[in-house]
Amino acid sequence: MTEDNRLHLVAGFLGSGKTTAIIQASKLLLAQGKRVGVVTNDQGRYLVDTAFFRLQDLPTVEVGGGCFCCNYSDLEEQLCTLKANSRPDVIFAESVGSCADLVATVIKPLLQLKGSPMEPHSFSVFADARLLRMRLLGVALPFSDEVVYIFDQQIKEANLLVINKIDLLTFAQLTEVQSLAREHFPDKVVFYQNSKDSASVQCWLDLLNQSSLEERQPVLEMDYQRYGAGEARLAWLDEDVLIGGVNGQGSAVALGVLTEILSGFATRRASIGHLKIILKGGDGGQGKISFTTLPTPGWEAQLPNLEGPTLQIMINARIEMPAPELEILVQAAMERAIQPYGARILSQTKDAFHPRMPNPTHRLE
Ligand SMILES: Nc1nc2c(ncn2[C@@H]2O[C@H](COP(=O)(O)OP(=O)(O)OP(=O)(O)O)[C@@H](O)[C@H]2O)c(=O)[nH]1
Ligand SMILES: [Mg+2]
Repeated sequence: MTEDNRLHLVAGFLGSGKTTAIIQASKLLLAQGKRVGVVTNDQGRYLVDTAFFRLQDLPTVEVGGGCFCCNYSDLEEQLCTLKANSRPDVIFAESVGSCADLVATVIKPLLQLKGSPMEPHSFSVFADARLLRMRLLGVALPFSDEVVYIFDQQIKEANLLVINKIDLLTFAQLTEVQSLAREHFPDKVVFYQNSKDSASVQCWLDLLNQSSLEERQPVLEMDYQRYGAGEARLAWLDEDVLIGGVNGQGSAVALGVLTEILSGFATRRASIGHLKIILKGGDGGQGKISFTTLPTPGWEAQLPNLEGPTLQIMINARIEMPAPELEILVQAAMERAIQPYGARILSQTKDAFHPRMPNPTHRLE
């Protein structure tokens, strides 16, 4: 079978490294002369991931406003659009980080239903090595039991489990995770990865090519009440803000805004699923910065150089707290941070909500 015309479904918890791995893999494939396309997916509609894939010049379509399983016909349509417009040899579809039960609701329908636009070739589930280590050692994760249920179910469902960010473990911790994984997941293919390292991601790509999905894959036993309760504990805030009067001090203003937002979460003891931000200066300078559940030491050094009269901030925040409070917290943080610079908000679109109860279009046993 040729290695072209393949669809790889990439799942796993918020911030586990799906986008990073797909971008790294795409670069490797592009260098081999392959055409690559991406399908992004999120509960919201102003997506940092879509913007980020497009910044890398990757043809990208988006299934927004809910997960693949609840928007299955949109997924089919977007796959058709991507195929018609970009004729990709390889497509990566990245599912929402709070979504599980994909074998029954996405993989089986794509494999079995008549008129399916494409059969998936592989299914990877990513997990942050540090969070997984904590979980396997019985150390409490900083989320409610309902959210941890989603984390657990995603891992349970994986037959290819990518334990990612291994560069953030010490050698002793990595050895410990490997032995815990052997004990807990004897039947899974487990792959240890650093998604920032192209050699590591090349090995993942090789695994994807060797992988195959059978129609008779086991389906998760899923308690939809608990799953829905977990999603409902997470607040989504998608926001696009243009700040004027920045007078060449975009980097300092951005630093102030992010510091205020993070200190607001810390004061409120609100756990971060993933806070991802694209910053654009009026001079054309831009960059992306991400904060996941565990602290990101030295993040200040990752800020891009932003000059010019304006600063645009695109925020996707997935935080365990009530959505109205999240919206107020971010607004207040932003206003406090820009005020000393005499800067002001010129325009703003935002949407704060909790994901709806999952209600898959199909669920095939
Ligand atoms: N050190 C290290 N950082 C990583 C690795 N993979 C991802 N990251 C970082 O982790 C953060 C989250 O990565 P993403 O790729 O955006 O995670 P995601 O799974 O796509 O997140 P969602 O789409 O929100 O669910 C970013 O800051 C990445 O740079 C890795 O293997 N090692
Ligand atoms: Mg992503």
